[in-house]
Parts: sequence; structure tokens; C-alpha cells
Amino acid sequence: MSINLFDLTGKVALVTGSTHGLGMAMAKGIGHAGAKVIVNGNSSQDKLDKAVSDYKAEGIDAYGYLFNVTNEKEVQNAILKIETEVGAIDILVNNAGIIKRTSIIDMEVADFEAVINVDLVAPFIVSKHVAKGMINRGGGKIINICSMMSELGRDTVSAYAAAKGGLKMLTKSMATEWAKYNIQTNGIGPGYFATSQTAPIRKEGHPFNDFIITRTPAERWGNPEDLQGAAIFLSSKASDFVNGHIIYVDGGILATIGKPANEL
Ligand code: GCO
Repeated sequence: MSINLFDLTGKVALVTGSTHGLGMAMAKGIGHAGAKVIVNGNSSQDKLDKAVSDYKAEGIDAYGYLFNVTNEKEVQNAILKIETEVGAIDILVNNAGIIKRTSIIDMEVADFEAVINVDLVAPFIVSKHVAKGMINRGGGKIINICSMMSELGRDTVSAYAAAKGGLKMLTKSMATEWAKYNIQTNGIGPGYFATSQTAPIRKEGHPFNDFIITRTPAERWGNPEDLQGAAIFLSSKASDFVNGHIIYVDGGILATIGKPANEL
């Protein structure tokens, strides 16, 4: 009897921030692997409805829920609604995130706190409330979307790097506390991807665009679909003994110090 370790049929996956970008790509991968997908947006019902239709047009069983991941009450109410209307959450992908590119000196404290709130505190809030159900049901999968900024700094992204570095260690802490309940908590660390978030630094001829192409061994920006394999793996039976790891999907950028200008 052949078993498909990567089959997610019958599972329910909540992916925060999945109305567009990397969250949508990972959620679609998880959906195409068989899971029901809970699509989350935090502001526009219209944008959420459009996204849900997009998933459905690809044959994915998708449901939309509008809630702000930084608001604990909204999160608790949403989880209750989802688990009543669709089913118990088996897979949680903490993807929702923001970035503000400003030097430390020029960054307002409120802006720094806003990034920490969405990128680090929100995964804590959503995970602790989803994990309660997973513990009662005998297990689950939690995937925190980290970043290569979980490992490296860069000018102007201090708040984002601090949040994503913290999210890496929160992932290891969740793995430590929850593995005994058969909950596998891991992370995915995207390298540089072609999304709306990176559009400003990806324009043709932008010095950063040229820098990333030469700094990345694969010599290209990531495509959102490049993340689907890691998302399916960490959502599936195939990762039942994998805990506390961050899988970097980065074209090799973290593997190398790069090459001297005369070899470019
Ligand atoms: C930046 C980028 C990065 C990437 C990604 C890298 O300004 O350096 O936005 O933060 O988006 O997070 O993993």
C-alpha cells in the first residue's frame, strides 16, 4: 500500500496574511496538497473575498476570515468561528508581516513597535490560542515565516530583523514546549523574493536588485512558488519528527560570503 507522506487531505490550514504574496503562494501549495485553506486578511473584506475566489478558481476549498492578528480578542473569536464553521485547525502558518525601512537613528519608536507587534507578538498570540486546541486533539503543525533577516542584519531593516530574529527563537521555544504534545513547530526563512514588499528595491537597475542577483548563488530573486515545497513538507506527516528548525529557501545566499567584484 503506497503512502503519500505529503498528502494533506482532510486537514485544515490557517495561513495568516494569505490574501496575497508569499502567504498566498504557500497557502495555495498547502491547498493543492489537499488541505482546506483558511484565508486571512486584516482590513478589506473586498480584498479577502477576491482572494478566496482566486483560491477557489484553482480548485482549493478556501474560506475567508477577516481579523487583526495583533488583537488577541479578535484572534480568539476568529479561531472559535473557524473551528465551529470549518473545522479544527491542524496547520497554522504565521505569515502576516510588515516591514519599515528606516535607519535606526531616524526610526520612530512607534514604528519599531509596530513591526515587532505584527512580526513577532502576533505569531505568539495566534500560536498560543491555536496550540491549546492542538494539545487537546493530540497534535498539529505550526510554521513561522522567518526571514534570512533572522540570521543577518541589513541597513534600514533593524525592526524587521529584530522581529524575525526573535521569531526564530520563539519557534525553537514553541518546539521545546509543545513537541511532547505531537506539535511540530518549525520555520521557513525566505531569501529575497519577488513580492510587493520587495518591489521598491527590485526595480530594474536599482543597485539593490543588482546586488541581490550577484550575492545569491542561484543568481535570481525567489518566486513565491519556490516556497510551496517547504510549506507542504512542514505541514505534512513527512516532518513528524522535525522540531525547531528553520528551513531557509534562499537560493544559497546564506551559504556564501559572496564573491569579489573582479569575479562578478
Ligand atoms: C529587505 C527585504 C528583506 C526580504 C526578506 C529577506 O528590505 O531587506 O525586504 O527583508 O523581504 O525578508 O528574507
